[in-house]
Amino acid sequence: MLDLTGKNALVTGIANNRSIAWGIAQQLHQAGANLGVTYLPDEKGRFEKKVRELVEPLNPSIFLPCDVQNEPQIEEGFQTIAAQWGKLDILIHCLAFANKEDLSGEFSATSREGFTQALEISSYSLTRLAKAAKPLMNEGGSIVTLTYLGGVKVIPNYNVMGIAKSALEMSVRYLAAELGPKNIRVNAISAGPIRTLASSAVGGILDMIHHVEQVAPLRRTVTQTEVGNTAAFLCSDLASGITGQIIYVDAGYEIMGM
Ligand code: NAD
Ligand code: 0WE
Repeated sequence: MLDLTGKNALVTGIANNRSIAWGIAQQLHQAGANLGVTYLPDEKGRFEKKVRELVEPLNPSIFLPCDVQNEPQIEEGFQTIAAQWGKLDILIHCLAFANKEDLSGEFSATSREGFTQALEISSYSLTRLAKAAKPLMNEGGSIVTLTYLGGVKVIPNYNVMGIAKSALEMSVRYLAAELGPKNIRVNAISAGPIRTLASSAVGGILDMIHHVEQVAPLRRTVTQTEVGNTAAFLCSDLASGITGQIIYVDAGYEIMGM
């Protein structure tokens, strides 16, 4: 049975009710996990209010700001988690960012700053959060991140995010190798395209979804709940032998050659 009772789970990347992280948080909660939620703070505090109201029914026992570019904020956040929870069992990394202008046009036009920022937020942050989580995972643990096929194959306009996802996927393997002896497992879910805040800002996402509906073996796209169920599985004892893997939750699209 999928049972996460007694497990403390920190979920990053909830922006609204379409976020993949929101689908994951709901499934972890349903499996009995005790939730902590982080949000990306903005000047007006609008994100904080929105995310706070959204997650209220899941009764998170921790609710913290976490901009992964803000080093003191990460340190403070994990100090709070250490003080309030003592141990951490599950870390969900579900965030990415690239400049909008770097997600269309010529990849060779990517700026130095845009490249660095995309890889800092979308790739390095997993390693940084794993470093912070490691000393709190003394009873073992499970770290799950979200990736996309564009890190393995060329997807038009995904551009610098493809390089960031490639680095993220290799980070999963190096982290899994390092943390395995502590019984901390590290895996990624490679999700098919889903309409979210991030993906809806991308031109042509609806055409991509339509294409997947024609080609994928299941003849449809996947939902946030399906990704959430896979995340809950990976975080549970049912997946105790799985680490360093990229699990495709994409209605089978990745296997197709034509
Ligand atoms: P989303 O916009 O709901 O989530 C992206 C999150 O990243 C937001 O919550 C945002 O606040 C957060 N974020 C951005 N910059 C940050 C920073 N500096 N510090 C902390 N948080 C920051 O969109 P989503 O589609 O749910 O994306 C979640 C993850 O899923 C991403 O890693 C994305 O690459 C991945 N993914 C998405 C799809 C898709 O089609 N939507 C497919 C495969 C993988
Ligand atoms: O990983 C993603 C989304 C990543 C993303 C999206 C945005 C849009 C708004 C990162 N940063 C930003 N920055 C913004 O300003 N996906 C897998 C969804 C996605 O994004 C694409 C896709 C797909 C699918 C971009 C181009 C082509 C396909």
